[in-house]
Amino acid sequence: MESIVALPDVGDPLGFENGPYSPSVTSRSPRRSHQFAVRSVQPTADPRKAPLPLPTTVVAILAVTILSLPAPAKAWVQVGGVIEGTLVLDLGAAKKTAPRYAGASPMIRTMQPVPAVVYLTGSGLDARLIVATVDMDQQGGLFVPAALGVQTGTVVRFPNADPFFHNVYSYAGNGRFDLGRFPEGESREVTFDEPGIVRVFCEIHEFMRAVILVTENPFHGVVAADGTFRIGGVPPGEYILTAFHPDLGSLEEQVAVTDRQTVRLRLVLGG
Ligand SMILES: [Cu+2]
Repeated sequence: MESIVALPDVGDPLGFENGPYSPSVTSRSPRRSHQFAVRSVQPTADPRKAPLPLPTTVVAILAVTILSLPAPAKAWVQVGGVIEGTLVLDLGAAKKTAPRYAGASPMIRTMQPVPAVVYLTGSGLDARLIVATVDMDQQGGLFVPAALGVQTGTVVRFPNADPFFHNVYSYAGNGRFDLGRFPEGESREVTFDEPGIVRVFCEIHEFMRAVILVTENPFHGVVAADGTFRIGGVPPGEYILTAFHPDLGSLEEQVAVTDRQTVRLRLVLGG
């Protein structure tokens, strides 16, 4: 099954990017004994306190384990389906972004390239993984990696590996954060409690940028450099797959997933 879709920049049709989003921000420094924490401006229900359904990924892992053992008679475990695709980015359609302070930095002056992200929405996807902590480094005047896909409740740390200051911030939705200026060796972090697409920037280096995709299920991914993506262990059902790139907006594609089957897509974003 293959479909070809070419859509113009449709912006943010679901209002996803500007949806409710209220991170809590903490700061910590390995060089200092004190710590401080800036709590969420708008407290939201903590999804970690909700009853946890058995994560689909765990189900998939168990399924693989069970299937690899000498099978008891008539054993059957649902493992879900797979979505594999290629996303073509027509970056010729990308908006040109002029640096705010052209020539002010000795480092690169073009906007940092950012990969696209993909994610599924729809009912029946509300599996949760264990809350994780992941890093988005500041390294060589870049965010590394330039895109992350995380589940709600994930803590993202922003360690500075450069011998100069950075100032990470975002104005995503109503959950803007500003981590202030911090030097090499220090790290600050944000807990992302609400789904949305968070565009991340550095106040000092206008060419630095990144995207953090926050979803309520684990069915998301960062598109590889060759344009491929894969989302596995998807419960059978019909969903919307959304692809997003900060310069090209987003597109949506309906996807029907069948247990143990692979759906293959080819999508074109932009143009
Ligand atoms: Cu910076």
